[in-house]
Amino acid sequence: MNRSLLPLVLSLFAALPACGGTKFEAKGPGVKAERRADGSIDDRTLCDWKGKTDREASETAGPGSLTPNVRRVYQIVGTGDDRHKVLICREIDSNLDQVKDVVRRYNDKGESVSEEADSNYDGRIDTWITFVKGRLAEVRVDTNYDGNPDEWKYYSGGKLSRVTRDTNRDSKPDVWEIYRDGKLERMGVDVDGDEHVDRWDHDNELRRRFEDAERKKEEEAAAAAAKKAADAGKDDADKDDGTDAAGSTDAAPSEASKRKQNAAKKK
Ligand SMILES: [Ca+2]
Ligand SMILES: [Ca+2]
Ligand SMILES: [Ca+2]
Repeated sequence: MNRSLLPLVLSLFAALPACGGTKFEAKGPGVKAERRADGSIDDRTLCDWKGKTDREASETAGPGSLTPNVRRVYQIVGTGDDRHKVLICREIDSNLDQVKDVVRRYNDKGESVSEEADSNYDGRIDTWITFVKGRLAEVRVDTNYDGNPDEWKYYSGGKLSRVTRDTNRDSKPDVWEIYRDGKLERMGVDVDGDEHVDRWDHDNELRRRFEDAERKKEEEAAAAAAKKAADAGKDDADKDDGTDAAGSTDAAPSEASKRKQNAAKKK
């Protein structure tokens, strides 16, 4: 059985009051748990188990709760001696308002498949997590709590690789962030709303650095060649002339010329 907890669940647990107390106290904007006609509380279960004869549910009290706030749902598989239970769903009321607000689903290998959470406890799911082969693959977040995701995070090998954001609230991404080794490498912006990047903000920076490095290499090679020529051909000439002997850097900007002189001086 997969006993690992998502960081999200951990953080939700960490947010629980330490003492528990005798009464539930709702946090956040809150939803009100409703009482059914038979007196039981409708905790808005997120697991699919009711009325299913091949599933079983168990309820336990998690840290900080005196009454059960964690439900595990098991699928009964196999027959005869093979018959056993597999955990397929686990849901928690993490803020103790008697309404379930986070659910994790598992496949029959015990791997996480998905998770959904109502992180602001308004009764509406705002975080959707997808796992592939048990590893974090995608997180969709509704950051303004209007019911629609507006931030999409994609993971590769467990590391953040790409983020897209809908910043103008038209349900379409307009910002793309590309990550390498979990670090932001470049960011693209769709300015006119056609869902295509109009501007790569860090792309120019990268290209500039690459071109600078290339130019520097050429300049150093030219300076070295010039110095060699100067050393070989002139025994008593003015040393400063060496920088002009390269000849091939006529179009280079003055900054490049300065660097070239510096490079030549260092040698
Ligand atoms: Ca809750
Ligand atoms: Ca919510
Ligand atoms: Ca939204």
